[in-house]
Formats: sequence, C-alpha cells, structure tokens
Amino acid sequence: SAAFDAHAIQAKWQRAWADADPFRAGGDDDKRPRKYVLAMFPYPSGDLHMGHAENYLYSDIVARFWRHRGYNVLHPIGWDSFGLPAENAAIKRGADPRAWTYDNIAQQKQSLHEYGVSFDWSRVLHTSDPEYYTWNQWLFQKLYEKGLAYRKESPVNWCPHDQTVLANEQVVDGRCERCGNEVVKKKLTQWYFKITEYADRLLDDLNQLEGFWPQKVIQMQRNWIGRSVGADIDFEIEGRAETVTVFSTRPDTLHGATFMVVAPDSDLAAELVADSSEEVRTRFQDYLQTVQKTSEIDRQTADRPKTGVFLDRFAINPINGERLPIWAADYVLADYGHGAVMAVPAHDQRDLDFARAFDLPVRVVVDTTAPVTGAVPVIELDEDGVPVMPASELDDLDPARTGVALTGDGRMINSGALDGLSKRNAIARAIEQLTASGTGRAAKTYRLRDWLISRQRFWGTPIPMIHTEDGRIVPVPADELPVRLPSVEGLDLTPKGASPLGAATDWVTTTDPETGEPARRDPDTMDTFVDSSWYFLRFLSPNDAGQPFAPAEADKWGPVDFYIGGVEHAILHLLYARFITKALFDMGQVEFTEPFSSLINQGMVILDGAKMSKSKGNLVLFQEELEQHGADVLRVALAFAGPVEDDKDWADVSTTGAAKFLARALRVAADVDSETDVVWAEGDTALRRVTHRMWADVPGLVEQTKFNVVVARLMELVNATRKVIDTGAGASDPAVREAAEAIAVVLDLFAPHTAEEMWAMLGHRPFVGLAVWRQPDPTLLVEESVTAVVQIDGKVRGTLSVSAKISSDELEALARADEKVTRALNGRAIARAVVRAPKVVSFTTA
Ligand code: ANZ
Repeated sequence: SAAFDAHAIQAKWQRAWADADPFRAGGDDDKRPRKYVLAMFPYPSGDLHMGHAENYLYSDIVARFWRHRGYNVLHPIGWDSFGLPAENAAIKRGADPRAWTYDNIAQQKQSLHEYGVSFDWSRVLHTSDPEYYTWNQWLFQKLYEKGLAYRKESPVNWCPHDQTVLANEQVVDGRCERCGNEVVKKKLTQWYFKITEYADRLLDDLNQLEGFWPQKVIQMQRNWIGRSVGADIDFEIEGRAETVTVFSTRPDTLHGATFMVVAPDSDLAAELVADSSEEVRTRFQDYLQTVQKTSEIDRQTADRPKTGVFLDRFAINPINGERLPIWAADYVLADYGHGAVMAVPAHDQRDLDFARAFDLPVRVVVDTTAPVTGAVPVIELDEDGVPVMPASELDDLDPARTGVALTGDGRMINSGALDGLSKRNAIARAIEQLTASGTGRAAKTYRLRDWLISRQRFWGTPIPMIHTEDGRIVPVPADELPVRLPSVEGLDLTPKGASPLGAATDWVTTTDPETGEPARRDPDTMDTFVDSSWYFLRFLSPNDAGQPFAPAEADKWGPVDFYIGGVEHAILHLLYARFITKALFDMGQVEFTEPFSSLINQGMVILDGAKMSKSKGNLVLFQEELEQHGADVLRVALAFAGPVEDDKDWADVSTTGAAKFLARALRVAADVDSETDVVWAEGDTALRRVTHRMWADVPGLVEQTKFNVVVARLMELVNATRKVIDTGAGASDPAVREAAEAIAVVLDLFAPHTAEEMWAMLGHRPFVGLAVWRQPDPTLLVEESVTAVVQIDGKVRGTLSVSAKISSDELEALARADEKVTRALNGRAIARAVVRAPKVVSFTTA
C-alpha cells in the first residue's frame, strides 16, 4: 500500500521531467493542432506569492488539459525583470539592481520547478537581458519610423522634494504619497507612443472579444478609451483674430450657452489673459498656482466646490451672436477636447454648479417634460413670439432654483429653428447649421491619452536615440543595437529628476551617425510596460538573434488562445499589448489584430477577508507552503477552494482535505492489481457510469474554467471506486482499473506528481501528462429515462421514452411530433393540452 510521501513523489517526478523534457512544445514536424496557453509573466520582486501560485496553477491545468486532448501546447514562462523595485532595493542597499533581479529570478524559477508547472523551460526569457531589450529598441525605432513615437512637452506631476515625476496615482490630495510635499505641475519634454491613433480600433475591436474576455475588463477598456461623439464649435473672441474651438457632446444646447470656460493651465488661458488688466492677471496667476497643486483626479471629481476667475474677455455665440463672458475654472481640463467649453448651465451639472456659485445666467433650452416620441407638440408662443413653457411642470424643475441640471431628453425650446426637435434630431440639425455656416463640424474626442514612455530611471531599456549638437534627434543605427545599459558602478541612482544615465559620461557620449560630430545618447529608459506589450511574441522564437520573433511562428501559434492574470492589468498592460499588436499588424509583422483570444482574471488569495500585504504582516508565503505541504496538496487545495474568478480566503483553504484526497487516490491505484489485463466494457456498471460521465463532462468544465467542479468530480470517482474495492466486486473488477486510470489522467491537471505515481503503479510507462483522453462510451451516458403516456381525448394513444428531467414544453413538443400520435389525431386540431412532465401529455381535440 502507498504511504503518501508528497515530497519524495514530487522530487522523483521532477527529476524525470527534467531529464525527458516532455512539456516542450513541438516543432514543425509535430502535426498536432496547436494551443498557446499563457499566464502573465512574473515581476521578480522577492519570492513568489500566493497570487502566483494560483495564476500558474490555472494556466498549468489548461496546458495539461489540451495536451491530453491531443494538442501541441506552448506554455512558456519568462520574467518581466526591468523596473523600479529593483532600482529602489539597489538604492537602499547600495547594490546592483542586476544582482537583486537575477537572484530573485533564480529563486522564483526554483519555486515554479518545485510547483510542477509544465512549462516549456527551453523558452525562458528575461526582459532585462540585452537579447530581449534590443528588440524593445527595434520596436521603438519602428514606431518612430511610422510616426508613432514622438517627443512633446507637456505638464506632468513633479515632486520638488524627491526630484521626480509622479504618476497621477502617486499624488494624494495634491501631495507626494512618499514624502508628503506639495506636488506641482512641471512642463517636461518626454517620449510618447501615439496610442490615440488607434483609439477607434482599440474600441471597436473590443466587440470581437465579447464573450471571450471578462465583461468587466471590456467595460473598463471602453471607459478608459472614452470615445465621445459630438461637435467642434468655433467661437469668435472679441479683440482676438483667432477663434476658440470647443468640443461639445450637446451642440443642440448651443442656444443655452451663457458663458465660456477655459482650463486655467492651458496655453489658451494664458493668451486670453495676456491683454487683460493687471488686476485680472494677478487674480488669474494666483488661481493658476492653486490649480497646479490639484491633481487631475481631484479636478474631475464632480461635487467639489466650484472655483474660477473671470478673464474679462468675451466670446460670440456663432448661432445667435450672443456675447458670452469667458472664465477660467479648474473643472475644465487642459488636455481634454480643446481645453475650453461652452457652458450650458441648465443642462450640464458642472456648468450649473459654477453658474450658481458665480451668479451667471441659466437658460433652459430643452423641455424635459415634453414627450419625445409621437407628434411634435404645438409650442405656444406669447405675444413677443417667445415660447410659453408649460409652467406647471417645467417651472418646478427650474435648474437655477433646484440646482439640478436637466440632462434628460425632451423637446427643444428657446432655440430658434431647433424648437420642437428631440435631442437626437436637434444635435444632427445643429451640426448641419454649424457646418453650413462654417463655424463647426461633427467631431469625436477620447479620454485616452498618448502613452508617456520615457522614464528618468536606470533599470530599463535605454531609448535608442541620439541628440546631435545641432539639435537633431536621430535613431541609433540598427547595426549598433542594442544600446546596452552601462555598469552601475560609479552611478548614483537616487532620483534627481534626470536619468542617472545622463551622468554616465562614457556611456552617454557618442557620435552623430551622419556627421561624426560629438553627440549625446538619450539618457531616459522606457516604461517597462513596453517590455510586456509584446513578450508573448518573443516566446515563439526566444533565441532568434536576427529578429524580435519569427513571423512564421506567429502565424502558427498566435494569437494566444488562453491568457490568465490578475484584474489589476485590466487596462494598462492589456491595452498596450492590444495597441502594439495592431501596430505590428500594420507593419506586416503579424497576421492577427488582437493578441489574446480569451482572457481570464483569477481572484485574489486573501487572508481572513483581507488583502495580504507585507505591511499588514499577513502574508502567506508560497515557498513556505510549498515546503510544508508539497506542490500537489497546495495545487489541489487551491483548485478546490472556489471558482477561478472569486477571491479565495486562505483561512478556508483546506490543505488537510487535499492531502487526504490525494492519499485516497493513490491507495486506489495501489489496490489495483497491475498484472491483470485491462478488459474494457466489463465490470461494475454503476462505477463505469461515474467514470464515463467524468470523461464526458470534464472537457466542458475545463473550458469554462470550472476547475473546482472537476476536483469535486474526481473526489466523487475516487469514493465510488473505493466502494467497489471494499464492498463490491473488489480490486480486480475491470471497472476499478478503468476508474483508476481515469483518475490518474484527470488528476494530472491538478496533482501531476501524484498522477504520474498512480500511472506508474497501474503499470504504465511515463508520462501520464501525455496520456490521451479517453472517449466516453455513449451507452454509459444515457440518463435515467422514464415512460411518458400520451392521451387523446382520454384514450392512451402512444408512449414516449424520455429523460426524467424533461421540461413540460419539451415533452409536449415531442408528443405533438410523435408519429403514432399524429396518426391517431388524423388531422383533427388540438384544442387543449395538459402536460405533467415527465409522465403525462393529455390532448383534447375540438
Ligand atoms: C456643452 C454641453 C451641454 C455639454 C450639456 C454637456 C452637456 P464627455 O461626455 O465626458 O466627453 N467638456 C469638453 N471639453 C472639456 C474639458 N476640456 N474639460 C471639461 N469638460 C469638457 O463630455 C463632453 C462634454 O464635457 C462637452 O459637452 C463639454 O460640455 C465638456 F448640456 O458642451 B458639453
């Protein structure tokens, strides 16, 4: 009998796998169909954690499943090994970020080996290897050639104390989250990738991911891209030659515009105020200073008190020639639309709040109480020809008094030729009018911003560009790539707002490739999201020294069939990868436009209802759990803990239960006489039914990632087998061997070491990981059936053999279609049917 020694079994089979390499993806001579299974690659900050344990377990289940189903599976692993944590750790300890990174990678590799994940270890990549990042540089230059990589000056968050740029998320209440100092906006010239050029495609192609990606992720991407459809409208400005254009989703409300608002931190505001009085300019400058300390996130918060400054300038409404005062206020953002809005306080809440704060007029132009469908209501006019509002209802809703903007649909009023139209028609008509008069046009605006990719940091891919003395910026010649990172020795990595690479004199000094004159390398490094935007392609030919990936391999393997990772990557990584894939498609490098055909977000592993974190001291350490329980117990316990997408509370995860189950499974295999011949189609029928039901159901369950249900089915089968061994026909019953083999193959998805051990005990040669899935015997799958009686006018005219679970509708349909019944009816119509599933159908004829 088998004592369950998890660690011994584990070590034995890991050695065998290392020797035979059974999980390496097949090459061109492999004629099996292909599947590309990928889990988001880890960042090497310290040891792996329980989130990784989940992530790589799930991808492994899927990879192993497809191998059993006869597929040539690619399941690679690599490391996302550039980035700030390495640099910060190095600064803290005065060490080399390289050493820290590669030590951690070695530790993580070891853990994943011990975890028994069926990776193709021949394809490992690290993004911090020059062999990898040289292709980031290639990609950068390709995008540059296409005009998709460019430099521009724009305001970014700047902490004067830490001397560094901060992400929006790192600014809390206007202060640096690290040191608490006030953050300012600073104009810096940075490199960008022009992701906005792909906004429409990134949005529209989400439709083809419906049903294959989590709905939540699709929605988050839609919101992030944030396409708005409306019009650009040009306003003349008194005393200024150029017009000011505003973007509006509601050109229908143009008659309700009562003032204009510009973003205080826009160039436009500065220009408008330049000719104003000293007093106005001072007030504006004071205001601007406060605004620059406010984060963009706060500025977009709806219910903040409204602040602003009148600029003493006026715009002219193109539709009715009205004079609109121009204000600067921080609820208008400099980099959205055109940084200016026509304010329609009656129908826009932010404008209304502002109008009420500064006593500006409010004019209702949409009667939201009027029905939108049906005939256009007759609008009553008073003696001056002004429409009379249905006082009783609309007056009650007066936004100036209630403080609630009327944002709903209705009929236009106070709007000249637009009067009586519904919102949709009025928008169309207004755009027509604007277009005809040359003062506006249909337009779209996006929330999506271009991707700022330069970082003033050391541990990243050097940007492969050269700044010449005469101010040109030219690519490093292709044959000089990669631009390698210099040694860290002698460099001070503490953030000083400029890249530490700028101080690496020997490194930064180069020559102008055209003139041979002295020049400087670009000292910035790339955002590490560039590295991860295309890594799934590098896995296809990871050792290719001549190109980033072999396009022929991409045709064969791409796109990724199954991608799994945390929901924290819902926007950035996935959006960037989608963008780069489309850019590569346009360059003719790949033949698909979406990188990941299906996506799953696994839940988090929490402890006692709380997210685990180092600072809370509630970390469950992967390596410790691995050492304590062994891989298979950990894997089964996690897989059984709940649905993939749900958070799992480690306090509820039963490693004891998993260990008992594995010992029971192993004991079943030990009890089977390995000498007896396999005689299929014989033995205990009840047990055979359970076995074949499992064969039949598991594929669907795995494809729906209901892994916990599969474990439950395995437990059921182990118990059923045990029962036959102990109290039924005994261990020599062929149905017992059949069940034991089924258990081994399916258990391989979850507990591959135990499964290999069982397989060997059953007298098979390795590896169970490559054993084929058996086709279920259909005769063993038929559900329990019952006999239903069909009566016509009280007489039994037929019987039907149906499933015990049949619905009344189905049963009635079957009865109506039955040949005997039709013959008995002989053309008479059925006036009434009474159905009591699954037993009786009773028809009454007229
Ligand atoms: C007039 C109007 C009337 C508007 C109305 C709305 C309702 P979304 O849908 O988010 O794209 N807007 C335009 N540029 C802006 C900026 N830089 N900062 C802040 N707000 C800006 O919002 C589009 C609407 O937001 C635009 O339509 C504009 O206000 C405002 F009853 O124009 B609207």
